[in-house]
Amino acid sequence: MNPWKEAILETDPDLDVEIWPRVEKNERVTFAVVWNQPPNVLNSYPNLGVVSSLGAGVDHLISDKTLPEKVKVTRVVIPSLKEQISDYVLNAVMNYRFNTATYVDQKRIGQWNPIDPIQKADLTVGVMGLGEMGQSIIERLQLNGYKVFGWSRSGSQVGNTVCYGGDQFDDFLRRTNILVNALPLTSETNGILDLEVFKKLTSHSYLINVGRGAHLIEEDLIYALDTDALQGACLDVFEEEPLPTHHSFWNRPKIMVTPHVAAITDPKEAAKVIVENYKLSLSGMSLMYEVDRGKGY
Ligand code: NDP
Ligand code: OXD
Repeated sequence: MNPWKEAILETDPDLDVEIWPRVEKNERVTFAVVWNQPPNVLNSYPNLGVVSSLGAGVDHLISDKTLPEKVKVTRVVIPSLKEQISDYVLNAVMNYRFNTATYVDQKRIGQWNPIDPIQKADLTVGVMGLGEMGQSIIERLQLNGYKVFGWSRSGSQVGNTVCYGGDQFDDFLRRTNILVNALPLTSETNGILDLEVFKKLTSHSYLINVGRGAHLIEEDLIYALDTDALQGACLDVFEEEPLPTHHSFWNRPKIMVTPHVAAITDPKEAAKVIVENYKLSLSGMSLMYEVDRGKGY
């Protein structure tokens, strides 16, 4: 059985679950669960009231111009997503500090060439986006003794962390060595990671992108690396996924590539949120993790 169907039925065996495209009667569908759906699918269910993303990101739904306006959008936020993404970022920070990628290359050619690690005290990590993921990343880094700042549209506080608001972006960047992007992709954040941003970072500058590929202007990253405006990057998300085989990122030693695995949704854990939202939608109550379609996140 499809793992999602299995997880949903395990949570509530009385539900009627069908897997697209084998849907018997379109008019019976009131709730859908999707990831990277093709256009012109969600508009074929006249009674669709709610569509849930399978993950935390909803850009695939917000950008679907064929999704009827009346349909509410929700997403899945579960502890394991936050746990994974914060572990991923901590690991990326440590790999950078301890030159892991260089030693992997050196081992291949049997070379013993120690490089001084970057001291923790010499680093400040700046996290863009202080939502469910960003907050978790900040907490994990702080627990491990890193100095961290945050930035978001509202600048809302995360514990005792110094957080900057939308119009204080430059101040935030100027205090940051390692820039972590955990923003949602919206019309405002598309292309936000550009050369101007990289140039404002302070020494030992490094980029970790776990948001979306379209946040990054790819040619600006290459230029920044070639001109030492940035020392390296760890990228989990890409404009085109899978990253095409001919893409220049593959051959760049300063770029670490992972195949969109920073946080993978566990169907069993996610099913609890999905089923709960389905039941809330039946009773007309407020939904969990409902997205503001106007804001795009
Ligand atoms: P949330 O909706 O909880 O938080 C979004 C944050 O971004 C908020 O702090 C918000 O600010 C801020 N923000 C939005 N627009 C802007 C803007 N224009 N300028 C500054 N700040 C802005 O999202 P999550 O934390 O749950 O998820 C963030 C993203 O992480 C997802 O959309 C997805 O793309 C990515 N992700 C990637 C995964 C992976 O495996 N690589 C896994 C999970 C998520 P404010 O608080 O002021 O509203
Ligand atoms: C998500 C993701 O948004 O995996 O959950 O990218």
